[in-house]
Amino acid sequence: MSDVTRAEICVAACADLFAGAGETLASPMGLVPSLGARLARLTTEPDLLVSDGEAFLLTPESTVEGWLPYRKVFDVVAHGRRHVVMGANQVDRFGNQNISAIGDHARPTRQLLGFRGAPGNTINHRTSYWVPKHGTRVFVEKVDVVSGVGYDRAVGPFHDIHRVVTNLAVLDFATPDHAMRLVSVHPGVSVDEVQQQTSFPLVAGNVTETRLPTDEELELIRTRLDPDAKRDREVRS
Ligand code: F8G
Repeated sequence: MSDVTRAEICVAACADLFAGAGETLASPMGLVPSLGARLARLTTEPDLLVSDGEAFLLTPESTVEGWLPYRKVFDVVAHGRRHVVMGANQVDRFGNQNISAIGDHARPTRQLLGFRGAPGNTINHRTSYWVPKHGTRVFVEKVDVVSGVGYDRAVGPFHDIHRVVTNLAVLDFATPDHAMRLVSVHPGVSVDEVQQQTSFPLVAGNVTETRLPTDEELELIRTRLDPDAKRDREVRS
């Protein structure tokens, strides 16, 4: 198939977050991560359980297949068989994430969502981040408030910040000191462009190009998962 969009590349990159997950609870926040989790379930990860973020488990076609209210989500968080893909108003080079407030904590200029599940998620199980607009406002030298805990803080054995997927690139923390590394740039994006949109130096040794979705994946995205192309509203470039 031709004319693959940036949003479709991001959906496939989000599906790849769940590679090898098996019977794990996927908690994707945002449309593109949600499409990615459902795509993974339909292709490589048939045992993936996909949460709606509220009280249900859903099939890829959004039919309810299980009941999972918050109190039960906390059981799974503590157990660890969960991979959450959260958003981030700010994220720094060691994967600290902020969804709480902007500015000085005593007098913030913006009150955001609060800490929500971020601290508990990041110390208990695998966590990834989705950033639909990669820019220096989000990728900061130091987050104003730590909601999700990064690699440079005291963390236990279950801390696992896996990847960051953005509208420009895929990044991870697979470096000796867990500083953020550029894994791949999406087709049409340069390494320089990603660096310019990031406030701290990225480790960028062996950067590849993010893969295109397969024909089967494109068919699934376009006809079964998101026939109204709502994904294009979340990712413009
Ligand atoms: C900024 C910046 C910035 C924003 N710098 N300014 C300004 C400067 C912006 C606007 C204003 C607002 C397990 C679990 C849970 C649960 C379970 C337990 C979780 C029970 C569920 C419930 C719970 C957490 C899940 C997410 C968040 C997903 C997003 C955001 C967003 C947009 C990032 C996309 N850097 N940034 N401003 N939640 N959502 O100019 O100014 O601030 O800006 O896991 O909860 O409790 O626990 O953010 O901000 O993952 O990521 O939606 O908040 O909408 O509107 O852009 O315009 O008003 O002047 P936003 P935005 P102004 S897990």
